[in-house]
Amino acid sequence: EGVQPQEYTLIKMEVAVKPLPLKLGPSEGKRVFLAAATLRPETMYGQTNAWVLPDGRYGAYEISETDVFIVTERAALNLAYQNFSKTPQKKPSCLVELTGCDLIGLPLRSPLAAKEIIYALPMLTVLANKGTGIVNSVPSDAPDDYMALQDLISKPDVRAKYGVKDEWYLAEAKRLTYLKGFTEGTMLIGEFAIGLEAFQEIKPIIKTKLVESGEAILYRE
Ligand code: A2H
Repeated sequence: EGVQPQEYTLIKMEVAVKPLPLKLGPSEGKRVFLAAATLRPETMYGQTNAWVLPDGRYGAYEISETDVFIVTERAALNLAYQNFSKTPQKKPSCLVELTGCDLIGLPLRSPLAAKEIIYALPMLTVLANKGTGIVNSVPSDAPDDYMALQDLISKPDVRAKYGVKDEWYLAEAKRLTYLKGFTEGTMLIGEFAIGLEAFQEIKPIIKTKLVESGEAILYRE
C-alpha cells in the first residue's frame, strides 16, 4: 500500500422500499443508503447492480440526523474521523447489525444509473477491509463486475443458495453489458488507444484492418 491515502467516491445508493424490510426496521424514518466506494464515478451511468459480501458484517450507521449508511464497522469509524457521523466525538451510532445476506435483494436508487432501480447481489470476492464493503457494479467498465455477473448468470445453484431472483439482474444486465461498450466505450488498448474516439468510429477501421491482414473474413447469411 502506498503512503498517500486512496481517495474514493462513495456513491449513495438509497434503499428504495417502504416500509423497510424487517431487518432494517430500526432505521425506519431515516434515509437509508448502501454506500459504495468507487474510483470510477464517471462510469456510474452503467450500473446494473450493487455487490455485497454474503458473510460480511455490516451495520446501519447514523451519518447525520437524517441519514443512515450501511457499511462495515471499519468504514463507519473512518467516516466518523472524517466527520460523517451523528455522534462526531464518540463511537459511531449503529442502529442495527447486519450481514451481507440481509442486504441481498434490496432495491436501490443509485445516482446516474440509467436503470431506476438496481438490486444488491452477492459477490464472494468483495473485500471486507477495503472501501465500505459495498461495491457498485459496472460490468461494461469493470472486469471484476463483469465476471461476477457472468458467474451468477451461469450458476443457478449459487443463485438458489442466496435466494437471488432472475428479475433482479438478468435482462438489464445483459442489455447493458452488450450495449454500453458499443455506444459509449473508448479503446483502452492497442494502436487505437487514444481514449477519445467512440468504439463505433473505430470499429469499421479495425474490421477493415483485420480483413486486409487476413486475420478475419466477412461473412453474410
Ligand atoms: B471500482 P483499489 Cl467501472 N472489495 O468502481 C472489492 N472491490 C472493491 C471494494 C471491496 N471492498 N471496494 C471497492 N472495490 C472496487 C467501479 C469501477 C472500479 C470500474 C472500473 C474499475 C474499478 C465499479 N465497480 O476499479 O484497490 C471498486 O470498483 C479498478 C480497480 O482501491 C473500486 O472502483 O484500486 C475499486 O475496487 C477500488 O480498488
